[in-house]
Amino acid sequence: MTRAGFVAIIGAPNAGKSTLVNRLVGSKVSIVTRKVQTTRFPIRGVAVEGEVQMVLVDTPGIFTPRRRLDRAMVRAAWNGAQDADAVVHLVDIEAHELTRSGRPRPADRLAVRDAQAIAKGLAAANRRAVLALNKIDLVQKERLLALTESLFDASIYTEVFMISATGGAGVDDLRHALAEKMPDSPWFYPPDQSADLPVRLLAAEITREKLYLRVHEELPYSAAVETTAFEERADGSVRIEQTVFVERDGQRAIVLGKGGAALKQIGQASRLELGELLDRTVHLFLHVKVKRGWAEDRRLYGEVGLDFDV
Ligand SMILES: Nc1nc2c(ncn2[C@@H]2O[C@H](COP(=O)(O)OP(=O)(O)OP(=O)(O)O)[C@@H](O)[C@H]2O)c(=O)[nH]1
Ligand SMILES: [Mg+2]
Repeated sequence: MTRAGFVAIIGAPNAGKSTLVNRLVGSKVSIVTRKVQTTRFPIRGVAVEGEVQMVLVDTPGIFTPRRRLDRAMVRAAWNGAQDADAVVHLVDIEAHELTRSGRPRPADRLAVRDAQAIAKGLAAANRRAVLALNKIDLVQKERLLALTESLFDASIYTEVFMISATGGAGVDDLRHALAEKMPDSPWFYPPDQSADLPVRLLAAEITREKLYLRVHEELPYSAAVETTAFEERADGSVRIEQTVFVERDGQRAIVLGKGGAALKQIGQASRLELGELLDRTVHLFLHVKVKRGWAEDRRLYGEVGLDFDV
């Protein structure tokens, strides 16, 4: 008898949820940057462990939302948790350690506050979760026990794991434990499938990652990427056209860079990764457009399965 189910990974922005999903799946299904709020909509990756197929749902970071896009992202994350057979609450342990020892960066304080809000949300929903403490590579071993004791609440969490999503420590144990929780069921995906994002969307996500990695400091998170054309050519190559939407003229100048240098680098990096991913030659054309209030555009929400009216 096969088993299969859904595992939702929830956590504060930047906890390492997408890194963990990629690690559990064994290939890149979700983009990763140092910026908070990188993941905007739930992304599914598939991991197989013996007879068990686990569909890992990477969710947007959960935080106190203000703007419409924020609200839609947070809603999507909680929805992911509601429907899952298992929930992992992923916590950035370094942020907690720095906060406890009185040396937090502003982002650490937010991470701690958001993690507490998530614990409360789980308790209120009567939803039991697995606690996973991430980034243990950044914290002294001697500190881990005290941190674990302060975070593990047996009325909310069934068990706790200490992991490094980038290094891989503890991730196999976590995968085994999650596989144990999956119910009897036929598999949801063919055995060789690891992701189910439509290829146009995936291509847009990869470019958004390269954009963030290149202009990380200068650009607020107000940028979106849309694939406007995706054509397979007779010679086996693909021609992809994409538009980067920003909110202001100044942001357009940043994305372009001097003489278009920044955009060129972003395009090259994206083309390389897309070429590997699709296993064929990719011709990529990037445009940058100013579109004030793109985050208020209903159409962009529907496309990625986000709820506009929250
Ligand atoms: N040192 C260290 N860094 C990590 C680890 N896991 C993730 N990171 C880094 O943390 C940053 C955020 O990782 P993401 O996977 O994008 O985090 P996320 O939770 O998906 O973030 P959002 O999508 O914005 O909510 C990246 O720079 C990762 O490389 C870890 O185990 N150790
Ligand atoms: Mg993410």
